[in-house]
Amino acid sequence: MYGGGYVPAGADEPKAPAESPELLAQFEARIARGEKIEPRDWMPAAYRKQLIRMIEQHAHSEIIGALPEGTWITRAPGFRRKLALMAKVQDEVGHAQLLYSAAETLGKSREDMLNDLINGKSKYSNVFNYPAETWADVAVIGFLIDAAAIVNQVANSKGSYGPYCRALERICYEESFHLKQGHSVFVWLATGTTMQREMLQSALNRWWEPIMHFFGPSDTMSQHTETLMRWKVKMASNDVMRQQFLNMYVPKIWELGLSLPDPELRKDETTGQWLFTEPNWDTFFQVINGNGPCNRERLAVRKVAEERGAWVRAALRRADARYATPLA
Ligand code: FAQ
Repeated sequence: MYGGGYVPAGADEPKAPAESPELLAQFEARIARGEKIEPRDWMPAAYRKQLIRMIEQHAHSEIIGALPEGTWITRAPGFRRKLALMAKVQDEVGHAQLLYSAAETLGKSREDMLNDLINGKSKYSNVFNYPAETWADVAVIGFLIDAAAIVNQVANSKGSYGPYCRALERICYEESFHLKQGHSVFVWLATGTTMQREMLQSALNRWWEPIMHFFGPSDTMSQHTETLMRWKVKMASNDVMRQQFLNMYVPKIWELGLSLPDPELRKDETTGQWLFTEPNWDTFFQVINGNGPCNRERLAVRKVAEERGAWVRAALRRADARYATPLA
């Protein structure tokens, strides 16, 4: 039993009305008016399923995302950097807590979500399947992956599902501190010794393609964008978010005299669009389907954490206690 626990949806409640064109039309009209959908409101089964998939994957990304940077806590250069990194990694785990609670409101238990993660049934962000080889990787993750996450999450916090939007709003406040932490390390290395600059450049070269993948496959390949945008779960398409990120962050990287490993990367001033070499989508699908450099290691660490924490959950469990599905 995790957190607030979970009672199957509708355990003591009248059954929700079945799907009908009228209900669907009313639901879509609410979304069009910009209303928030709350856990006990009627929603189509496909909306519920899509939200569970997306919020669950996001939650998993936060706990797995704590691992690459977590390996640097003991090796951070100096006490201030160590303290900041520790606080940041702890925040990421807290984000997972908020997101699992938001997903639970839709009727999937936290146990089921974590089991699906460990068994490889459920995905998490591609970027966390790569190793953080040097301290410069911490700079790239903290600056650019947090920036990419903010671009995505600020947009989606204006979406339709109340609990997810409220979780995202809070997460974005914290992520903006993470961005400052990452930026500080990034600039420090970029303006440091030759060896520090080279270490940062090498990390940037390794992370660039995974960062381009982060926003998801191009719109022509994306399976879920159309439905999710119609229901205002996603507020912009993968390509639009990728463009927004390039527009905001490529100039900041170039200003520091660093390069990016894509000779085609430039802004077309007439269209305002960034041109780039299409990242290798075969690599992306390999990585998200369990065959990236660190997938097995990440899930093995998670599995050990689950096993070691089992006694705490067992100690907290009370057979006579009633728990409620969170309505956060
Ligand atoms: N990684 O049809 P689409 C963070 C999958 S949080 C893995 O375009 P959709 C914080 C997708 O699931 C990072 N899989 O999918 C932090 C689908 O597979 P499925 C996570 C990906 O949902 C920072 C298939 O490809 N953020 O970083 C990825 O419309 C630093 C087809 O794709 C979120 O989860 C990917 N990158 O759009 C922590 C935000 N992209 O499920 C520590 C919420 C796609 O059918 C340190 N999620 N796939 O088997 C979203 O905004 C969306 O789900 C997208 C994907 C944009 C990720």
